[in-house]
Amino acid sequence: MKLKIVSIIVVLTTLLAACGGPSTSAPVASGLPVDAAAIAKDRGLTPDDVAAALKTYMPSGKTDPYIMFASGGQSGQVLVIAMPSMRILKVIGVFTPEPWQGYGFGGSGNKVLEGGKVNGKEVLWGDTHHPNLSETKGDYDGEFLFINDKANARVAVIDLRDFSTKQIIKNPNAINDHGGAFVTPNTEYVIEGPQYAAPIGWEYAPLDQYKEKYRGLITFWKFDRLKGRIDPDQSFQIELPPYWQDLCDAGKGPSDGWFFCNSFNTELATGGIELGNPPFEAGTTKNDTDYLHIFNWKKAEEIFKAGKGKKINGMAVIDLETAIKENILYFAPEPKSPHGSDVTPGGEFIVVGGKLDPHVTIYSFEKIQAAIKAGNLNKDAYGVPVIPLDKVMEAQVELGLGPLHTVFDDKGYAYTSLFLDSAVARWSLGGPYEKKHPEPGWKLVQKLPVQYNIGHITAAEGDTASPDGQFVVALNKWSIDRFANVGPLLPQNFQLVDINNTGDKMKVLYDMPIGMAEPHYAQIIKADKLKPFEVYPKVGWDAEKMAVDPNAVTDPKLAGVKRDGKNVTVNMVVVRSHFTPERVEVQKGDHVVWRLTSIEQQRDATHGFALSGYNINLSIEPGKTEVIEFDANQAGTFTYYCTEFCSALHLEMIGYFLVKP
Ligand code: CUK
Ligand code: CUA
Repeated sequence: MKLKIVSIIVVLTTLLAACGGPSTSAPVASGLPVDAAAIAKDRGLTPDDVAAALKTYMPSGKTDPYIMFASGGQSGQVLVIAMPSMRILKVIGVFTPEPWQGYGFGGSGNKVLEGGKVNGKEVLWGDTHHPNLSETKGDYDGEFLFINDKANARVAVIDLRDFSTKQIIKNPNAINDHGGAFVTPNTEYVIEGPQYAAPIGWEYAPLDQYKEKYRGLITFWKFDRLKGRIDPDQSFQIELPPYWQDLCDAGKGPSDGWFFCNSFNTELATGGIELGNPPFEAGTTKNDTDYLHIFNWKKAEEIFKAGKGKKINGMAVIDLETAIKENILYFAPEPKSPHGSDVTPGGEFIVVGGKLDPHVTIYSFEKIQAAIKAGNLNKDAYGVPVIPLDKVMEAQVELGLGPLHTVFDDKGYAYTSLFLDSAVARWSLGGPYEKKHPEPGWKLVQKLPVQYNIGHITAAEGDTASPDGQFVVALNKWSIDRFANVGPLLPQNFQLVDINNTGDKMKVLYDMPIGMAEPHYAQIIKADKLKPFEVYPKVGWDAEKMAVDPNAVTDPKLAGVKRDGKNVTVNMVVVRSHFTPERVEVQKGDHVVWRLTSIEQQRDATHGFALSGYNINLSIEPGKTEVIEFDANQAGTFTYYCTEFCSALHLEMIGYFLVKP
């Protein structure tokens, strides 16, 4: 052991010399290895620990090569994490108001959150599952991020120029979702797959009419890249049998134009344990197989554009009968209690995990096409053609207990999360991937224990046509004994795994507690693909519209309070370390429009704006304009002040808001 530590220290010394550090004869270098050895010994670090530390430590001022966008789970937010140092850079407010960004406390974020109303009612949280980056030709392009809210069937659009949420859209016909927000290879569509069946539009129907009235419903949201918005008028839905469609992935390369979702509950179980029925967990797992859903979305788009969708609640819906008649939808059996549907980087195969099957099943897109062409297919209870499994299966690989999700690297390996085994399985892909690695064909290579109960797994650039390798991250549901006890609600555990070595050499490098919710999925992009603003490009920038606000006042001399009857307009200029004006006086009952513009152009010179008593709180980054609008219905003496410590005289950056009775 001691020998190994010494050899790592030799490596460290060599590294230092190679990095242009002090030469070995310098006093610092000759002292440093001894110190490092002493530190390692003192802290009880093994050589593996030291190696892991060397691989993840990021010196101050250096930035990481990868950025991970992780779902914020029930927090309704998105976490931005630098990798491999696993430092949180930002929490983006999405479905939930976020005070630091002033998101949802009077400013433009309120307009975004309003888009997420359900039947006119504000829902100010979300259960976020799958963040997906926008793609161009099957590669992340670093422009946009999409994420779904499982609890309320909503999808959000985040603009990566300023890392803020621009749109939340409510699905008018579904009340929950799951298989979203997955994109097609050129982000033509953001797909929101369903989960628990309900009548379309979620109106009441008794459960004994489940078979007739309940339905699945997949949504193809058209994304307008120029506007940076989903366009509901160009979007459509496809009616599905009331199986519980689950995870989805878009085809690419040869399978571009197609889309694949796993499902469960083809048993049509409706629960009712209290009535003596089998509980859902038994009822939905009776069958040995469920159905992989195979969609021809390009064909569906044609049918929608030909006007063959029926408008339901303002949304075009292609009914099941039309979907079958127009050859849009096919099924293939998938064993057993499937979860996850992941397309290989080249688009040749679809990998499906079975929660209660030790195998992953690999489907060949070529074989699917051949079987469709050959025709003569049996139908399911709803008339959907079913392709027999033996006609489309390329391989099955036995990995262990509870295979869920699969991601890929650049060396022809796949990585599958094994929930019940608490392990990451590395396995080799066959077919065209065989020449990339030394293993013959479809074969389990290594199982790496993780702590504990891994759900999703994510890989660097892992959902693209050209994954990077380097790292995967295990998104573990339980952390049990990994961290100090913080009470009965424990953090989740993201474990960074080094996959840089071929063969059986995967290693856990780092444990990152996530103490705010249960993230499901995450995507990892090369940091240099992101090109965010340093400051807003022009003073007076409206971050919601991503354009200059024509009414923004940028000259302090023109700032002030204007009155027109009961309407008061406040034009405020914000710069270190004062607001202009510093006194705003109105009458009780006045309607106030308050426009604040930061004329700062210095990076990081952010101001905040808190108006006590009125629940108003903004973040005003350099160049940004925010507009708040409210009725001054509370008389009294209020203060507004800057909430960001922006300068030595930050505490003096205040003003009085007087509301005369
Ligand atoms: S699901 Cu959570 S572990 Cu929503 Cu993608 Cu599989
Ligand atoms: Cu501006 Cu503190």
